[in-house]
Amino acid sequence: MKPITLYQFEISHYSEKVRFLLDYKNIPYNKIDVLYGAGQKVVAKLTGQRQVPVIVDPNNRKRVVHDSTAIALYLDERYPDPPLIPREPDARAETLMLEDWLDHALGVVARRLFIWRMRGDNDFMRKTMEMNSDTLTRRLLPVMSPVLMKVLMLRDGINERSVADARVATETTLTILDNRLARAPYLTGDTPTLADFTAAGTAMLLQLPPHGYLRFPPDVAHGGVPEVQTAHKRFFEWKDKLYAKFRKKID
Ligand SMILES: N[C@@H](CCC(=O)N[C@@H](CS)C(=O)NCC(=O)O)C(=O)O
Repeated sequence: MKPITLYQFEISHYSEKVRFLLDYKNIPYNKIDVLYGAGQKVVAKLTGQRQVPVIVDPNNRKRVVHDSTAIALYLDERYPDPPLIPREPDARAETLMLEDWLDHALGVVARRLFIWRMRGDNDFMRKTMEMNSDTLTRRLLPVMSPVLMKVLMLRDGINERSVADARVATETTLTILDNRLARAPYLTGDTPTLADFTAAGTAMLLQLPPHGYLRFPPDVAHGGVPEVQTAHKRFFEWKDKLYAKFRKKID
C-alpha cells in the first residue's frame, strides 16, 4: 500500500483524530504541514475549503477527502480491517452519535479553552505554532503573538463569557466520559471504536500527548488546560493508555 498524504497542522486536534485512525488501522501516511494563511490556499484548491485535515489516497485514484468525519467513514469503508464503526445498527448509531457529539462537545470547546490558556503564555504558543509557520512568521511570532491571539479570539468569539460556558460544557462532557470509562474499557464497550479516537483526538488541546507522538519539544508534552486535567484524571490516564496502545510514535 502506498502511503496516504495527510494535509495537517501538527497542533490540530481534528488532525490528531485522523492520525489516530490511520495508526489504528495501520495505514502508512506522510504528513504535509500546511502553513497558516498562505499554505491553506493549497487546501482550498484541493477541496474548496481551507480547513485541515485533508487526505489524498494514492491507492484510490488520488481520492481527496476533507473533514475528519468524512475521512473516518472513507477509511472504514476502503480499509475495513480493523473496523472503526460497528456494523450492527444500534452500535453503529451509538458510535456515530458519540463521534458527532464529541466533535462539538470536546473539539469546539477545547479549542476555546486552549486559546484562552495560550494567550498568557507566549513561549508555549510559539512552541506549538512555529512548526506551521513560514520563516518570516516564525521570526515574528514572539512579537506578533499578542496580536495574533487578539485576532483569533475575535474571529472565534473567545472572551470571558464564552470561556466560562466552555468550562461548564467541558465539565459535563468529561463527566459523561469518565462515567462510561468506569464501566467499560472503551466508550461503547470492550473494543475501541471511532468514538474513542474522536474523544482522544479532540481532547488533545486539553492535554497534549506524551512526548514522542508529535514534533514538539519535550517540555510541551501534557501541556494544555491544567485545571481540566486535574479534575478528570481518569479520562486523561485512559487517553494516555490509548496512545501507548494504538498511536505510533514518530521516528
Ligand atoms: N469539521 C472539521 C473541523 C476542522 C477544523 O476545525 N480544522 C482547523 C484546525 S483544527 C483548521 O483548519 N483551522 C484553520 C481555519 O479555520 O482557517 C473536521 O472535523 O475536520
